[in-house]
Amino acid sequence: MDSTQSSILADRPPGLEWRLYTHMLITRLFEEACIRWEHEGKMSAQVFPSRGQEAIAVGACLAMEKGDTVIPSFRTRGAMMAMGITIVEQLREIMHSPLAAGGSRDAPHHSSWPERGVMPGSTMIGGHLAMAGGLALAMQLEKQRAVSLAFFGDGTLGSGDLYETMHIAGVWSLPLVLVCENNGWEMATPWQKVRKQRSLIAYAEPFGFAVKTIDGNDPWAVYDQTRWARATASSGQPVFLDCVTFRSGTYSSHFGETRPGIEKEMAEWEQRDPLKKMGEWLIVNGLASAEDLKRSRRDGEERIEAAFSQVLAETKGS
Ligand SMILES: Cc1ncc(C[n+]2csc(CCOP(=O)(O)OP(=O)(O)O)c2C)c(N)n1
Ligand SMILES: [Mg+2]
Repeated sequence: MDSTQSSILADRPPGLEWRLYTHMLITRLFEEACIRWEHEGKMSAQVFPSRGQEAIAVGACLAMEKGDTVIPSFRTRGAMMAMGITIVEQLREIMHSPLAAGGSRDAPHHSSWPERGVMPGSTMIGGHLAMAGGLALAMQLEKQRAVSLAFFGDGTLGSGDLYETMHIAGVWSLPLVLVCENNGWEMATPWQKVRKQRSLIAYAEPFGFAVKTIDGNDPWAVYDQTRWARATASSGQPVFLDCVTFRSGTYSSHFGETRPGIEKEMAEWEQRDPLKKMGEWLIVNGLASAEDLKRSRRDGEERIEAAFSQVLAETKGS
């Protein structure tokens, strides 16, 4: 462990454990509710559940600082939660409320709140990485001590935009952090059909990136390594974080399960579910009781239902 790494461990802010847990919980409950509302015909927007992967978006975004920017992927709803975008604000975009900040013009997973560091993404996977590189270049030219961070799935390894971005970011030493949600699937295609290896760090190292493989189901690891990535990138070396995880939800709310034969793999990853593990961690460390966790879930469900009613009323009234 180098000195940057040990100071990061010593610097975890008080209450971080509850913020990690709560943002993951709200993300899970919110996405479940959106799927339910869509299936009940109350909402038309497609959602891309991040079930099982919430620790990546939440852990990385809680490691950000004022002035940093984040571009979510289509599967990082938790990024918006952890960057402080409220449930009502997110629903306004999804449900086309007249009060939607961005005019509700974009796909809801690309909604942006630039003044709060959440930048617009791209429906063309990989397209947003060049934009993240551009943001990093602006930070460098303006001599800010900020970083630009972007999330993307392992399916983006097939996109030229990724390599063009890594090429220029490496050569120009841009303050860029690329966070890959390496869940081993691209829609219904397993990684073995499109790559020789599960690990992705060999793809980034030749471009001059600092690289790390992380347990993407461990929010502590994602938080700590993103703090390290932030320090490294703002000192002149871009970073690629390979977060290994598994998608335990369907590809989107419009699809059923399209990956036959994954039952065993699914059951194994359920044991490593980040929300379940973090809840157990809180209990084992005496920071919560099982009843506290149940209450958090109930409170979260109530907040989400109340937000839905509020935004529905705004939308109908327009
Ligand atoms: C350039 C481009 N090609 C194809 C698509 C259609 N598409 C959307 S998501 C996806 C696969 C995504 O896989 P991955 O990036 O691993 O994300 P995951 O679903 O695993 O989170 C594809 C092919 C697209 N949006 N953009
Ligand atoms: Mg994938």
